[in-house]
Amino acid sequence: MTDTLTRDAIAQKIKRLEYRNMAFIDGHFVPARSGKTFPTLNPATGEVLTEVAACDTEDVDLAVKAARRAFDLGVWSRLAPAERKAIMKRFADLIDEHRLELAILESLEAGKPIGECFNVDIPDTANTIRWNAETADKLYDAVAPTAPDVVATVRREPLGVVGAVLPWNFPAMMVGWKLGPALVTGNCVIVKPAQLTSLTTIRIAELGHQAGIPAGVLNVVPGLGSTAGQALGMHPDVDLIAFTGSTAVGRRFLEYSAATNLKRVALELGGKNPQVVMPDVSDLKTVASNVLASAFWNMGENCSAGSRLIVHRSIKDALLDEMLVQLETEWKTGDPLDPEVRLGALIQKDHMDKVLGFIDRAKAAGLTALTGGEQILEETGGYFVAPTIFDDVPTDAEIAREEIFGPVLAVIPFDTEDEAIAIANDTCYGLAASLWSDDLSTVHRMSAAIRAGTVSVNCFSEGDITTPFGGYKQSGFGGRDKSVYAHEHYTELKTTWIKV
Ligand code: TAP
Repeated sequence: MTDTLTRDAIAQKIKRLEYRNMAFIDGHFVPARSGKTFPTLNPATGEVLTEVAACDTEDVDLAVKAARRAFDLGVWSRLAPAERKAIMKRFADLIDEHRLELAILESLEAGKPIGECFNVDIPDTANTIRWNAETADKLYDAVAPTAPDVVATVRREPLGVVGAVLPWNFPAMMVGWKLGPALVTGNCVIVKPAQLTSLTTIRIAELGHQAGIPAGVLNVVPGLGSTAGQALGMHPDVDLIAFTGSTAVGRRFLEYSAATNLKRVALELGGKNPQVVMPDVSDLKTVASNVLASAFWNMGENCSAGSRLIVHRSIKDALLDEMLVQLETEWKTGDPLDPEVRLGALIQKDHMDKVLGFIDRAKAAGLTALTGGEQILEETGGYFVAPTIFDDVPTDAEIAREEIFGPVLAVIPFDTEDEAIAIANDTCYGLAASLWSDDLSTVHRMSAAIRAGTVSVNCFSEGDITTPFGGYKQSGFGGRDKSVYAHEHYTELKTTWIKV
């Protein structure tokens, strides 16, 4: 890995940057059949970066046909697992080798801080592909304990054609989370990136092809949700939709499935995640720094953002004082291409207006913003919102209930442990939670009582590729991302019953 993250290296790379902006179908870059394109913008300046192919039903159909053909020919699914592993490891290596270029694309298109893209998003994407690759020849199928005159094997077989429909907040990482398990188990994939962030995905697919993934196995159809996304969801020859996005659109994919071929649907959806701080914590500085990171990492555009701080009344003010100091001194907001920036731009104007709407309604309802509460850096033409903390938020307030997907933290005081658990669980979501306590018994009791797919104790958003990620309740179902558990929803169980 030769890239380093310096201002000079970034500037040099941007000068030579070429956008891959077409669909990638059957191993080729192709324009949309209609010839239509749509603009993709830099949310930090409002400027158009490039025009991207606007795929629709016809393009999706071509991609599905290519994927089905590749699957039926067995060019991928019937490779020896060790061969699939080698190609996927090369794919991961190429992502690493293009780390700076991919980080810049990700930062330019999504407004994300380049430091995060370079140090977290792109390495995580490569790591997910590599880790999954390594499982290819290490997982065994089973022989059932039947009668002596029978050999019954239980094997995992690939599903076939997988559609991955992705959000804009972690474009590269989400590609990795879907492609890793889908490819290693032998499936062919069509990725529909979010319309706002297609560029990294298309480039990653090109690198996959360069690594040796055969034509038709990995396809990308950029386009709108209402056209390309719906066409994929409704296609009768897609076996699984692996979706990450909003709960509302997740419901649509269930409808598409019910209306067509009953394709499987795996949903990773939204969250309104609690961070519970118990009164026994001794190190308020560490808690403050982690609470801020959980709430404001990726500008709060994070499904597992800890957007509700549920803190014991006795330590609330001291914790908030420390958080305000750290926010002031450690959270530089501005140009996402500045390696020192921690808060970049929100994804687009409409989204910024939506976030500001939540803030305005909270203020109108009489809630107090301790800091932030407004758009900033307007002169850039970009969509920046100051990190915002509302104190003493009632549990029925809109900002305590709705997923805002922006840098807005609702602080909710509590007096008893039971009350803290009740507040933490008082949501239709159940994706992630943090719990801060120095007392082991409290940790055991409360982590068991909080209904969320991941509970991070004395840390936030923990977990790596070895642990499953996904939600309880309306945060999703149908399969977890990451770890070997992710292989389950990309495979069918085949029983072969052999009478001997
Ligand atoms: P969505 O608006 O749900 O979009 C997700 C994807 O679905 C996009 O590719 C979108 O295309 C497509 N889509 C939209 N409408 C569609 C339709 N009618 N039919 C078919 N496809 C459609 O989500 P988003 O705004 O990109 O991302 C934010 C949401 O994702 C938040 O709720 C967040 O919590 C969730 N999220 C969850 C996780 C996990 S792991 N649980 C991770 C990241 C994000 P367009 O781009 O054209 O709209």
